[in-house]
Amino acid sequence: MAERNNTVTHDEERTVHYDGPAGGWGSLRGISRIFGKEWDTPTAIETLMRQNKPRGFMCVSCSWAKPATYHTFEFCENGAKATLWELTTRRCTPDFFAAHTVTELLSWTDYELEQQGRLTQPMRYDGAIDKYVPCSWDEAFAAIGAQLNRLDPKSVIFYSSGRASLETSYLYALFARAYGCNNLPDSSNMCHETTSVALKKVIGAGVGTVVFDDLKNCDAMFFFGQNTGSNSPRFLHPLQEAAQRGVPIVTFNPVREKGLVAFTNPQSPTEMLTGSETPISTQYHQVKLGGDIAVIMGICKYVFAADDEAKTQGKRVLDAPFIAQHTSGFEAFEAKVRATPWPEIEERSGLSQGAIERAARIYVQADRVIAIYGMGLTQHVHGFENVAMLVNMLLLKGNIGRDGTGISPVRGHSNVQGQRTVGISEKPELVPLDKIQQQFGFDPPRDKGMNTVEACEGILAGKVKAFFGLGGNFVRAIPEREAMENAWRSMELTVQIATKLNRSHLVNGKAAYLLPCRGRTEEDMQASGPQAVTMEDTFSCIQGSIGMRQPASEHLKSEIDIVASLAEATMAPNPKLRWREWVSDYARIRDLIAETYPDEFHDFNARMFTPGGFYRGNSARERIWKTKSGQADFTVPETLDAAGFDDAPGRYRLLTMRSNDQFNTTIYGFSDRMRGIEGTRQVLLMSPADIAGAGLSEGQMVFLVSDAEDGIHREAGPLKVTPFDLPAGCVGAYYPEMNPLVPLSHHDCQSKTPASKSVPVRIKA
Ligand SMILES: Nc1nc2c(c(=O)[nH]1)N[C@H]1C(S)=C(S)[C@@H](COP(=O)(O)OP(=O)(O)OC[C@H]3O[C@@H](n4cnc5c(=O)[nH]c(N)nc54)[C@H](O)[C@@H]3O)O[C@H]1N2
Ligand SMILES: Nc1nc2c(c(=O)[nH]1)N[C@H]1C(S)=C(S)[C@@H](COP(=O)(O)OP(=O)(O)OC[C@H]3O[C@@H](n4cnc5c(=O)[nH]c(N)nc54)[C@H](O)[C@@H]3O)O[C@H]1N2
Ligand SMILES: [Mo]
Repeated sequence: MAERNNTVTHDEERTVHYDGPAGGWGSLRGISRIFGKEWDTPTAIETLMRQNKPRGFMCVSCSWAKPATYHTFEFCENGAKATLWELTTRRCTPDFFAAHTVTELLSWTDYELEQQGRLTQPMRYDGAIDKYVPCSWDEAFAAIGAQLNRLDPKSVIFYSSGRASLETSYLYALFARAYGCNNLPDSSNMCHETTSVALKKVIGAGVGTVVFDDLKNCDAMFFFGQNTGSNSPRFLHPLQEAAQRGVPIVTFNPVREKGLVAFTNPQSPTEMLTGSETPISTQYHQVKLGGDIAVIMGICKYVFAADDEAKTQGKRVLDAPFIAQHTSGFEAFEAKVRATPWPEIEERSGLSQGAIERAARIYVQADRVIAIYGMGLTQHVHGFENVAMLVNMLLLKGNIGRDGTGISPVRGHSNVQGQRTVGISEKPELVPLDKIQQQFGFDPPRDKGMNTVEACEGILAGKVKAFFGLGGNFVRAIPEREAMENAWRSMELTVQIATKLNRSHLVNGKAAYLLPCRGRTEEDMQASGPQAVTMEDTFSCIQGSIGMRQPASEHLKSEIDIVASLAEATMAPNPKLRWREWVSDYARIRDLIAETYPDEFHDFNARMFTPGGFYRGNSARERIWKTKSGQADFTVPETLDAAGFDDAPGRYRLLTMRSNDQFNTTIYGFSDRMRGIEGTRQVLLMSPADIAGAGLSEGQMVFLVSDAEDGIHREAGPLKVTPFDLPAGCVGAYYPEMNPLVPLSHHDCQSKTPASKSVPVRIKA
């Protein structure tokens, strides 16, 4: 079934090209336009002033670092949107649910659903009337606990979206394991799981090695597939500083993303008034979707050629001592690079040898290089190779484990990295299970649990009987939506812990509960007084967050309380699992975390308000390689094309994109300001040459159909054909609307991260 077209009335549909910089007045207008008067109130301003500052609250949007020395406004356009979204005065009450059947709500858009505002009371789905009805917390917990006791623990999934705090995440994982499974997939499985698997394998640490100060000390930055202007806008400040210091910034991205082209700092009165802007990227290469392995192969080829040349003068470009002392697999990698011909590199990357060599020259000349990346590398069938290739490139010149160098995946959700740190993982080998056994006196399961793709496969196969969602919008974020939604309904139980209504709450198991929680900006009062929680940012720094606002409804509970109450209602009392005591004082949960992970979290309560956070360390940064070989590993890629399918006549590579007006499945509005797309999300972006080549015309409405070779019909649309600067054969359209087109089997080979950045499609006029 095709996606329902957007029928909400919003601004006049307009798709124009935006020539201004990122930031600037546009970012302020972007906030006002969505929130109107709601944003210009003393309480909203007061809340925003506390955002990302010591003893304030940590932004609920992205995971970008919170610097020790902060600006007056340490928030960005999209951070403000995320905060205001949580602070909204709208309420989605039992009256709303009484007025609409679930079947009716299923035809609403994501935008319309979340527009109803904050959920206020626990609700139970009543299948007889197809409506959610209010229920008491006690009733919900008792019914869920009883149902869990009837099910096989291995058939229950405990999903989390990367927003929940370290304290909540730790308890949630403990609950799942005490109940009896390691089925703990999280949003990371659709996001940077490729990073966690690839970096762990090749450098022995599954997270980035860069810290904030490295940005100040590097000589060059290489950017692959990360849209800073929309997705981590506060990163534009250090980028602007680097650009102003004369640090070359080389970008590879099929789309000319505004934030990586130029930036006007909205916090600088002079820049705002004069409209002056800083160019960001010194080189911008519009690589083909999936072309990065080939690009990096080309860069490495140039490095070897430059090294050959330097040797004739008794010098080296390669860091030979580093390679000898710290790496393995160099010879095989060198042989592969030398044997790969330029024409193949050009064809696979869509870039010319000359363009790649221009970038490579900067790499050769710079002493200290940082490589930064996002979903453009991770969400591909050969995403693992993308990340491993980037590490290869850095290793050649010893660019890991020195100040001003390193690999920097820009993580998504505000605590997605931290959740993995404190035990949310389906992989038992990543969790200190012996320690947990010692601490809590139960025997945690040792078998592998299900990740996101495996959970979906289990649901399709009817093996999964119950699903818990700690935040997020799983049904909307996963691939293969149509088949998934149908299979979903045969589960016995679905439980969603959430702040706002979304589609995942409408696709229900036979029994379904909607449990509303407080948000991070809200005061969390418990028996021992007001509580704080903690988060880990993209640079592995951990900091405390205190909510101040009055909760949206008196009936809301904290996520920690909800998780603890579920555990109490499910399991027989165990003197070592003191759920109630932990809820009364979150400092006790931090003590438990410190006991399980002493190296990272010793003196947790004392250190949690360190300005800028406390660093939990990274072995690869110290050049200690916790890999199988004991060294940093060079990897020979299996293929030069990350897409994992061949081009064919009429087949396009679809990029599923985020707009500047959304946070994942939360749609704030219909302005993708920096790409000049206004008033609609139902667009198909295509190069003018491809539009002509396909015999289409601008403004024509078309559908996309899946071109995966599995015979399954998948369709999305209608979409308006819109000319856009993209490489040949590559088309773009928005996530999550396009998710019905992504086959469940289309994922990174190693980490199973869905390959949402090059999906094979055809156009149906
Ligand atoms: N405002 C806002 N902030 C967010 C989010 C949000 O939705 N809205 N989401 C959060 C989350 S969970 C995450 S994971 C991050 C996501 O942040 P990003 O990692 O920036 O992810 P995307 O927006 O999906 O964009 C990926 C970029 O990669 C480019 N790209 C696509 N394919 C390729 C390719 O094959 N090669 C190269 N070199 N580039 C490619 C795209 O053009 C795009 O610019 O942002 C987080 N922050
Ligand atoms: N095609 C395609 N698919 C993708 C992607 C892509 O680029 N392309 N990106 C993938 C990525 S990177 C990610 S991270 C996933 C995102 O997948 P998810 O993390 O599952 O989705 P979100 O949209 O972030 O979840 C939004 C919901 O979270 C709930 N929420 C918000 N705040 C809170 C809170 O404080 N507590 C609780 N309990 N709930 C809260 C609200 O109800 C809101 O509706 O999607 C993935 N799917
Ligand atoms: Mo993400």
